[in-house]
Amino acid sequence: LSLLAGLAAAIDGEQLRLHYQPKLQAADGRALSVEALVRWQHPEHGLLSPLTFVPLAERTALIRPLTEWVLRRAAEQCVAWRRTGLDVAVAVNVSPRSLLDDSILELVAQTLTETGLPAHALDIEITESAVAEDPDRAFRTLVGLHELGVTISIDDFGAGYTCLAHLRTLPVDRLKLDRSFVSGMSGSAGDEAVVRGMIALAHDLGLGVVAEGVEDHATGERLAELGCDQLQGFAYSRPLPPDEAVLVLQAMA
Ligand code: G
Ligand code: G
Ligand code: NA
Repeated sequence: LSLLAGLAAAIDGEQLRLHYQPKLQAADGRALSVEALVRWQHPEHGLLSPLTFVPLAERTALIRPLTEWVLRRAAEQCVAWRRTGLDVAVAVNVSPRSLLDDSILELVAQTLTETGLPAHALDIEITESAVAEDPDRAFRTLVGLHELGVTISIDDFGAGYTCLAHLRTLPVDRLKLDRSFVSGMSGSAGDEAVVRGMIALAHDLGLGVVAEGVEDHATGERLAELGCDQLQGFAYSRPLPPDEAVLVLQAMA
């Protein structure tokens, strides 16, 4: 409860931070996209992981100002980088409750207008659970986001119960393979078979594929051979504060 009380103040008082983790194109190693990941610089507890407060916010009305803050800050940062000549897009995680909120389309549209971020440079990462919770509303929202010109990724793909029937009709652009399959690949022929199958499925549906949680270069190379489009993970870069992330982006531009 006290953490929750502090979170409202943290959002207002700018104790939140965004770290950025590059996603590389498997074909040429260029980093043309980064995922924004929120942290809370807590005055007593130090830098807190989103796992400690995002689920808490998601159960209350606080998820709304949190999502607003993350979208705005990520868009502003991406615009600043683009002004220096970096051709980079930013991905933002939008939790189920925010995706299903009536005002999400207006919020995204307003963020793009007010920051000047081109819509194609914003990617929204959603989880399968948002779709499972309210398929009709999720569908309408995703159509609306697509009409704005932003791209949509399904996060943690394969970890939950993805309804493949939904996948066929949903307006999404790419799947992010869940880390659990990727980390198991090097030691397990079964995991590699699952990954290979998911890449084939995605491509057959006209979707791109991102592997998350790539922790060693051998796995990254194998994923590239299997046709995976983008790679993300500690092998290439941890999530970094903006002043360090920009150096990685410049090196991998
Ligand atoms: O950065 P880290 O690996 O600690 O993130 C842990 C989890 O928190 C991830 O599943 C990630 O999707 C989630 N997360 C990180 N930043 C945000 C955010 O800005 N909004 C939401 N809803 N979830 C986030
Ligand atoms: O669910 P989501 O993809 O948003 O999760 C992002 C989280 O995964 C972040 O907290 C980030 O720190 C973490 N992460 C990023 N790369 C790796 C990796 O290579 N290995 C592991 N174990 N975690 C990673
Ligand atoms: Na994500």
